[in-house]
Amino acid sequence: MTIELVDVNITSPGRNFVTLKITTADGVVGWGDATLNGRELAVASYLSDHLASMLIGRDEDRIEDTWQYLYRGPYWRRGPVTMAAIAAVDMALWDIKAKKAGMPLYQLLGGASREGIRVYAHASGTDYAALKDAITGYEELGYTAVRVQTGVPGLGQIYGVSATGPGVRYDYEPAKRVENGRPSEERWDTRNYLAHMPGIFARIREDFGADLRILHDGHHRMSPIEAARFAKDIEPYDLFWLEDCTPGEDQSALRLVRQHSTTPLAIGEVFNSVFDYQTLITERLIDYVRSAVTHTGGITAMKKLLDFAAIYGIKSGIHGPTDISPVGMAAALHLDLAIHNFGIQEYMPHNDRTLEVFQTSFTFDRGFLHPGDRPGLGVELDEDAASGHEYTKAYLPVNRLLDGTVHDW
Ligand code: KDG
Ligand code: MG
Repeated sequence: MTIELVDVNITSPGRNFVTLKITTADGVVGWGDATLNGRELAVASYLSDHLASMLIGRDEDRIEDTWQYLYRGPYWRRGPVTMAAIAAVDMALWDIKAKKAGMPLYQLLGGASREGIRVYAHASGTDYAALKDAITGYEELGYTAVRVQTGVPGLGQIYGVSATGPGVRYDYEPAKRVENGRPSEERWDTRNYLAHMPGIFARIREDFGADLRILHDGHHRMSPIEAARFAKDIEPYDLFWLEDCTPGEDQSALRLVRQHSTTPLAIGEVFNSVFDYQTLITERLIDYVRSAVTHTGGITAMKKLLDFAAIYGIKSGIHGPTDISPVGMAAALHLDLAIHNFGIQEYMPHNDRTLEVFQTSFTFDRGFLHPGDRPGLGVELDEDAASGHEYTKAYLPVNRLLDGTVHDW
């Protein structure tokens, strides 16, 4: 059979999502997530203005060949826009193949390697008391792993901390509606942060004991030597991982961190191909791969990346914030269930409006997710519901040091 229709849907049920719909000549529909936070329309244009005409008439079963055709074909390679577009096509084709086989996608990837997918929640608070409330709430829901982010004395609103107060319904959405054509701005000081955080981890261990898996996101803000010192200082608190301690594009920075510390390291949410990891994996400079299926070329590319990581004892930690749509989340869950070197999955539940637009079949039970057993990815976009939510331009904030210098956000 062949691909007959290619449509791009843009909807904004509280935040923007770009979803690709591929329909085959015999009416099978596949969905793919193409959401790139703050740059949604660039991917939508890539898909509708450049890829759609190349897909029509192709055999939908030739997933690997289509991936190579879209990756090598245009000469220009990689980059988040291109790779999110390829990812959406790839997800939609796997969705179609699994629907045609009458199986949930994880069966085509080798079947389940585990019963459920351990997830981590986002716990945050402007101060320790608020953070403690949030962690307590997640433990009551059965979570065994939490990412902890907290306010830093001397700084205002910073990355990862909910401005609306603590709670298990994490409503931190960093992409802000654009009012004057420009993104909002935040302020940052690494010295304040480095002085404050170890004490927070100490209190969490004291209050919650040794079992809780504690994760933390440095969000690219430390220099290599700052990150090395921080990773060493927090060793006594036994973090599950320290994420993005330095800007990801500087692979050799992590050599320095590794030389000084045994705190496990995770990186990769801004990466978009296996080549971004080449040094990190072969030199064993990281412990967890943080790519999103949506931003790294889809299921085909992620499966190869994670198999490559497995050879070096490196595990998965697939990116799963709310800017990954439920379609992208389902793709992650099918991979998580199937691969052997699964580590943990990030889970930030979508709001109710989003879940009215995307009908999902994944289930949550006491800290574990399962993708469900519907044929395909198990997520369908309700196009009528989606049409009620118009695209609204929203950008991630820009970060500046206290003296006004632009810094990594
Ligand atoms: O769009 C940016 C977010 O996806 C990112 O800031 C979330 O760092 C993040 C995480 O670990 O989920
Ligand atoms: Mg992160």
